[in-house]
Amino acid sequence: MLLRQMSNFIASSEAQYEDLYKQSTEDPKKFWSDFAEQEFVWHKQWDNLLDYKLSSDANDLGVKWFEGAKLNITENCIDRHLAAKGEQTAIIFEANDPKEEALHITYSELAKNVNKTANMLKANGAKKGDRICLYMPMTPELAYAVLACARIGAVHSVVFAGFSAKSLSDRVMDSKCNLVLTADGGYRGNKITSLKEITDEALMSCDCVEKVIVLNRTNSKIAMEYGRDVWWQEEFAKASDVCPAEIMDAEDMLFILYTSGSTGKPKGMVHTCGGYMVYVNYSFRNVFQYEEGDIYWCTADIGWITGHSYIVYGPLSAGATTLMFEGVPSYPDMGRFWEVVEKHKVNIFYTAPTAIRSLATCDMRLVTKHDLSSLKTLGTVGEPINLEAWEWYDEHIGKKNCPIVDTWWQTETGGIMITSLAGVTKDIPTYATLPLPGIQPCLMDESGNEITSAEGEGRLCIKYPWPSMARTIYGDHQRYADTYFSSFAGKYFTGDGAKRNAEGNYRITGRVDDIVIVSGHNLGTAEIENIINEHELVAESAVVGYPHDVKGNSIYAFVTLKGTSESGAVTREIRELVAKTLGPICKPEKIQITTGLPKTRSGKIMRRILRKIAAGDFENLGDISTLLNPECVEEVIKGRV
Ligand code: 7RM
Repeated sequence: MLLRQMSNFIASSEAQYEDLYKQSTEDPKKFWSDFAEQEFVWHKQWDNLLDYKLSSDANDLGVKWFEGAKLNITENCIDRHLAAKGEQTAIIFEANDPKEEALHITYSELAKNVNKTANMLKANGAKKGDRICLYMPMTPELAYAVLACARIGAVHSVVFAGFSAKSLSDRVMDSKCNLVLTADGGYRGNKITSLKEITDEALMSCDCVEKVIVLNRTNSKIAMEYGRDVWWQEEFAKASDVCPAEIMDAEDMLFILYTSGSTGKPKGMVHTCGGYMVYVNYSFRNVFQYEEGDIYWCTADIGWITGHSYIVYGPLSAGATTLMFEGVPSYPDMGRFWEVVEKHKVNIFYTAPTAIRSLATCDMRLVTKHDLSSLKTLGTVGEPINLEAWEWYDEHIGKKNCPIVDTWWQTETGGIMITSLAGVTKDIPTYATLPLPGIQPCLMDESGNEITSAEGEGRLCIKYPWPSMARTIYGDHQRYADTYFSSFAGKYFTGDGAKRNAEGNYRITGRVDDIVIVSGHNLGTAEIENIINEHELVAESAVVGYPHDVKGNSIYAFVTLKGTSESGAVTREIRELVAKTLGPICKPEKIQITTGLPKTRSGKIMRRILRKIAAGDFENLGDISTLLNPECVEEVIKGRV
């Protein structure tokens, strides 16, 4: 049998990449139609491959792929593999505690477990179209639950288990979930997160939730609310392992995933069944060049899009073996990742620059004591990777013998957009490099014109739809139009800035809007400001990101107080308030108390200027004379902390 999964849509040489790219732009519809037809199980063909209008008018804006087609994504991720690879491992589970035995879950076990979980959901009232919130630790049950929702046509909304009660209740309420799946607790390093306690607090302000299914993971003492809460293990035991897949329309909702926005309110990005399935399978196979038998490990949490697309749906739809890790990189010591690579003979390893940077500062013996010779491909995702971190990864982990794919994409894009293809197209340190065939990026200048020269720098947009693009923001199509389609006519605006070199390679320079990426997590500055402003002494605040050696970016808060200049206790209280309401990761590293914030005449805080000051770049503040209060700029510079 041939090793690479043969398909004429998976590039195996640079020339083939170029040929596919050409085909995909010359006739995108034929390209996607041929790939989709060849590679998946459909119950019915689509009537119309693509119908779209990229308009800033919400009434006019819409994207539909494979309209009229019928499918269930779990049949493509599970059932179709059973005949040939029922006994092959689908999921390797490595627990937080290295002493806990790893699990090897075969495709046929996965099928049974997903079906049982699906029947458990049904027995607790779940039905097609319901939104179900998953607030869970990284155990196999989370993967089963994601797939079980998809099996019965319910919409999953996974909320990262590090989020606070307020963040959880906002998300549960926004999409009116009627079911919440959680656990008594979650292991993270030497701590246990009290997931059930946080859920109880969150649900005090939610009236939509009827049932809570609680996984016993940590044997923690928790309260069960009679009539609302049931134990996962008891319900699971009662459920049958046969559950026919609900037949879905290609454009039915598959999941909602919340991501930070530039107002305080998170955006529920909506992904649909057909297009998402097609693109995550396509991108997984092309980017990582997965071969039969490979052990693939993506270190993300399923609470982020990376986990959805490249722990669960991408790898399983390709019949791969995907490793799920419950723990953290630092427990029991900073060598844990490398210990897991050695233990499971991982071939493909995909992680975030922030993890690489923090592991690079450790005692090298934690790396060298492990045999990493199984590795053949490395990947990064989440933020720009700096040269130093790239070189460390290449030398010490890849032993200068593994391609590194620097994959640029977003929650909104559903799948990887710009990257090299492992061992097929060239990687260039700090560059994401080239778009996948089917993806048409462009750079726009400040006046809204496309930069047509080969080399250039501007705002990164995408000119043509791709199958896994988010279809809307749940409950707010207007906001979807405003955020992504109003900056540049007829194009999807990513919010990122990028440079392009003469050979067409892209280097992502970072967000140009009000999102800060701290340790790979997307944080909305406005959300943090809203919390700071709740402090009784705070008049106003502006939160920006500034470059940080380990975290990539860190949070800097400029705060004005109500008629007092006291700062000692206030700054401490602000930090505590933010940590408690939004989670410790959002805590401002620096807080500067100032008497004024630079504003436009219409009263908008000029975060652009504050961003420069926070970064220590006072030279290029631009024209400040148009400000309402130009005099305050000098004071802010002097008071920089
Ligand atoms: C997958 C994910 C999206 C934002 C995106 C960028 C940044 C992601 C890279 C990157 C430079 C990369 N989804 N980003 N990957 N920047 N190089 N390879 O991270 O929705 O959470 O974040 O992350 O700014 O817009 S996300």
